[in-house]
Amino acid sequence: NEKKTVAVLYGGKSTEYEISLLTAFSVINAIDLEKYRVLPVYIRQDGRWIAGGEINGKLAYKDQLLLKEDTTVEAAAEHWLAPSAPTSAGTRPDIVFPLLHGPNGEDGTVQGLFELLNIAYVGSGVAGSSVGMDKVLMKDVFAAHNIPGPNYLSISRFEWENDAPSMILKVKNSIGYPCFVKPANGGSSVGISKCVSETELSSAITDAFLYDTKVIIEEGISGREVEIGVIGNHDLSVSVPGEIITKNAAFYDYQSKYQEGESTLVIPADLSDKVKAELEETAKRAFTALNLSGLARVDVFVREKDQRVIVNEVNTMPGFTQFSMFPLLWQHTGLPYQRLIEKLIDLGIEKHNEKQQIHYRIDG
Ligand code: G1L
Repeated sequence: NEKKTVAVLYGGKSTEYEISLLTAFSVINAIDLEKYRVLPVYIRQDGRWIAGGEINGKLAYKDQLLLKEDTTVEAAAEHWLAPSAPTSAGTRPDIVFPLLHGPNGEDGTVQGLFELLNIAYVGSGVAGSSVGMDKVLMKDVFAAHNIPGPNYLSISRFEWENDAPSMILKVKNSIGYPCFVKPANGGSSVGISKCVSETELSSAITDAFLYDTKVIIEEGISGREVEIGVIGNHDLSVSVPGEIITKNAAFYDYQSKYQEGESTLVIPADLSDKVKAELEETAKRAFTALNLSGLARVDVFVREKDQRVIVNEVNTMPGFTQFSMFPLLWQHTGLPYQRLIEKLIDLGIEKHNEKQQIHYRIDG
């Protein structure tokens, strides 16, 4: 029984670089080295790829992942492009674990690279990763599938610069207050604000345009914030639900949502059987509608007024350290971190094998 080779890809140019490193550290130290050969592949902040040799024991600290050119061999992206060539680390991996966020990893571009190379990878494909990254495209897909979401509106920078007053009017007429303003690209948590008035709206939109050329404005839903994990390719499994309880509920923003001590997780969330059933069903439908594979974290509101499940967003690359919501949800479902990682590797390989059966030519 040959060991499978798993390349863990991390770093990158995005603002989530530190989180990527921390996540790679967590994943690499959890993988069973008796069962897998693990190769680290570090993308430096300047965009350069450096492949390290096989990991042969637990890493003591995460800076060991900051590979140096003098101790490792360079593995530029183009080095992977000859499908028959081994990587500079000496092997073509059986699968890549892309722990990258933001415009150079979560938007389908890295997935596209591995498609061209015909190398298996963990997680969703090009379209799913790309649509999952764009809140407007994502919500358009949900709308087409009758998956309930908050009312929303998209504004381009062009529209905003040319006619801000009519955009403000549109928000007033179709969304109302309170509303949330977010840059459309889901990669970052910056540039998000809650608005209760036109004045606030105006500056929130201007601020969000610092981070993207497209901005989404969503109806504020009052209700509980619940998240659920989905894994699988065709036959989907759901985790127990978790609830995020924000201490300062009136002002949920980057600070209160992500900084320590400001919000607490309750796993499993205390939901009625009826709400739970609706949540599980809706989460699977959202996953399928977006054409995802492998994993996703589905974030919803349980709307206060009618207890309906409203999908807020789906994250194809959720926080993934041992202590992040997604792994914790699976831990409570009976799938501990190490087995979750192995399951995702199996799902990636399974999907890859299915693709090999596609005929690309009529006589092929
Ligand atoms: F490969 C998976 F499983 F699809 C995957 C990839 C990336 C799971 C989770 C993540 N998450 C991240 O990369 C991050 C949220 C830690 C950003 Cl760096």
